[in-house]
Amino acid sequence: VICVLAGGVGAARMLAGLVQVVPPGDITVVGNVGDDLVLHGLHISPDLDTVTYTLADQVDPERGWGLRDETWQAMDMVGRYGGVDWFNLGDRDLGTHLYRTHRLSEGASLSDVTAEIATAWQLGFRLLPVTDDPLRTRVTLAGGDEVSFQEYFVKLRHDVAVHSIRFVGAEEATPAPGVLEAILEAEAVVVAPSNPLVSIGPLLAVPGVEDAIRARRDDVVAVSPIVAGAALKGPADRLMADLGHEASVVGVARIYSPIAGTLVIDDADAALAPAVEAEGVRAVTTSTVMATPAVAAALAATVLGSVR
Ligand code: FO1
Repeated sequence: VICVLAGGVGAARMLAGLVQVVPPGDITVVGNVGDDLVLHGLHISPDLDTVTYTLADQVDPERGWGLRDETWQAMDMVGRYGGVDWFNLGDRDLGTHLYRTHRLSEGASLSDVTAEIATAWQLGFRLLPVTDDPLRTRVTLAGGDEVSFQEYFVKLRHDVAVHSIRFVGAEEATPAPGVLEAILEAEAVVVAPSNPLVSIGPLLAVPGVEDAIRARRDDVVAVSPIVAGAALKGPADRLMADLGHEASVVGVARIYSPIAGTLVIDDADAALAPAVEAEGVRAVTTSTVMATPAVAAALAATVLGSVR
């Protein structure tokens, strides 16, 4: 089994490559729930849904999140009443949140509902939330205000300086069923090209998870989400800089050194391979910009080849 630690868009793109080189039944994805929110009374799990919709080939290709061929009638109505309309929920996407919220209200766990949704889309691999307990990323802005992750990411368009982040509920959280086993029993553990701080960070914050990954360090390979000093999507570079890290593959290597024996970096950063290795992390250089599914498949093959 290959265990993949996943955030949102970048992770989903790599997974779309991985399922081309490994039978989906041999993959377990441990997904981030720190971006989750309750809005309009609905429980929304953006990273789990992005993985699900992408691997179901239903994701909107331009946005990278939400469903293709979407309509926005419900949100138009909410907007008409002056309701919360900065977080865009399409009419089809709302069906997912209606179902998830209903099942949770019946006492189902997030793991149960995530498995039901994955089965409905015939994903073929296991998608596990890192925890079934409440875990929410909150961002303290340079000005001192603390906001929810989605207020930072969407409402403020992550275009603000950040002072600090915290994962509320992490200390009390326990790994969801199967998470630790997946990490400890996997042939290889892959840290997807997600934001190290706010997508992978919440996973490591759940007690027991980081220790399990550290125990597998020699079989853990991370893919850098930073290419030539910039994030391909989202605020990873700025967040790393704001929080005192070098926004480069060397900065990523420093963050991941305790948990990953290998870091896959893009050809554009080949010259930094020695600096990565100076951090005690083996550097593997390849094309990591997944412009096409073929590149994603090649990246996945290289990632697996670097630990098998
Ligand atoms: N991202 C945006 O930039 N704007 C949105 O309005 C938005 C809505 C949204 C709705 C459902 C969903 O699953 C994801 C959504 N996202 C939106 C993306 C989301 O904020 C990010 O994908 C993750 O939280 C960060 O990886």
